[in-house]
Amino acid sequence: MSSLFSPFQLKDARLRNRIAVPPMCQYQAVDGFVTDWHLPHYAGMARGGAGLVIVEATAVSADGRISPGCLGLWRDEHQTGLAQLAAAIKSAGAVPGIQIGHAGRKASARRPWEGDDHIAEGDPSGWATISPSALAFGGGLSRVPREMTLDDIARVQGDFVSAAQRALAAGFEWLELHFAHGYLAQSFLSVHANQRSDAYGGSADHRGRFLRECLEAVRKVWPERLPLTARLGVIEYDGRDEETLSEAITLVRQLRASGLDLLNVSMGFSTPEARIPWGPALLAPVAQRVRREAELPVAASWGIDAPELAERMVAEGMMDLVMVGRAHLANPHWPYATAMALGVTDAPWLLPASYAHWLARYRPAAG
Ligand code: FNR
Ligand code: 536
Repeated sequence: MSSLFSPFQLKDARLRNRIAVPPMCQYQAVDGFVTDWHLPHYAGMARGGAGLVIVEATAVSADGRISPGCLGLWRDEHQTGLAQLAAAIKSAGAVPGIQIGHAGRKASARRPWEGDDHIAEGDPSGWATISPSALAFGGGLSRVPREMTLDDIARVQGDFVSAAQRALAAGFEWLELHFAHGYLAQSFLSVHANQRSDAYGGSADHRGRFLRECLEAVRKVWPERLPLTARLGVIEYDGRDEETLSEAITLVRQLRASGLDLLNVSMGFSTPEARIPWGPALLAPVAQRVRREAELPVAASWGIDAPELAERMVAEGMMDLVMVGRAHLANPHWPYATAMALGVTDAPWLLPASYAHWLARYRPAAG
């Protein structure tokens, strides 16, 4: 029996297996709108067999976009295209999810293949950025953000709520708040970005306030029956990892008490000085610790793309869901290929199922 191919139920969301496509920016939107790129992209990955497909980072306000090519949910009109994505993902048998977020001081950047750095100041395609403190990220992301006022904080939290309502209206059944990767929410949590002396900065408790308030506000509009999740960078690989991790676990326990249903465990990316020990399933031990100590279901990605490795992540209780990113870009049918590699042929979603059985029966003898 495969653990990876066992179903997973979270509230009313039933995933046909433990494989999820994490959010991955495509940089193909125009003014936040879905274009012709997105529908075959997401429908194809859903058809490939994943249990959950999460649509890429979608901005809660225009200035919250990472790049000019990012999706948005700051206008009601954005819902139409996203509703088509949600419907296509669902009709292909996967749970439709979406990640909403604000890029903070990393916003107003060029697409990765254009340089991944900030759009030059004065270039009309760029925009002013905001962050908890007026500190640039560094490296190519050198634009200095404006320090947010208390009004800014309330407005962005309101934008998260409005975007969540629109995501629900568009038919998404799984919501992920982007609290990771050095964007706005992660910047509140990180000492690398937050030097505030008010209620939103200083102690770990203060630095977590923006994230807690955001989750609480969204929970009020996101139905209790549907999973509300977040992606959080719980480690920075900056030499103070034990402190960061234990602070993050305390925060996750608070978020759980406020209605968080699952955490997508990731890295902070709050400083260019981070030294990440890249390797297969890099975050698996970290995810397992969060799962145990925060007593919450978790998912994680980063370097989990080999079938046996993915199977082990679930079988050994490292995580509840395995997020498989780049391998899905390379092969949208990664779950199908993985089922074949693990000898799983009885999953009803294997398409076409008869072909899977045929392959199993007529596999050429080894040697
Ligand atoms: C990403 N990643 C990412 N993460 C996120 O939280 N929101 C996003 O929109 C994106 N966008 C994005 C675009 C592209 C092109 C890549 C490759 C990655 C990170 C992604 O979800 C995942 O965590 C990483 O790709 C690591 O997983 P893999 O690829 O090792 O399975
Ligand atoms: C992974 N990425 C995450 C993104 C978009 C681009 C790439 C996101 O969360 N929207 C990444 C983040 C930071 C450093 C390297 C890779």
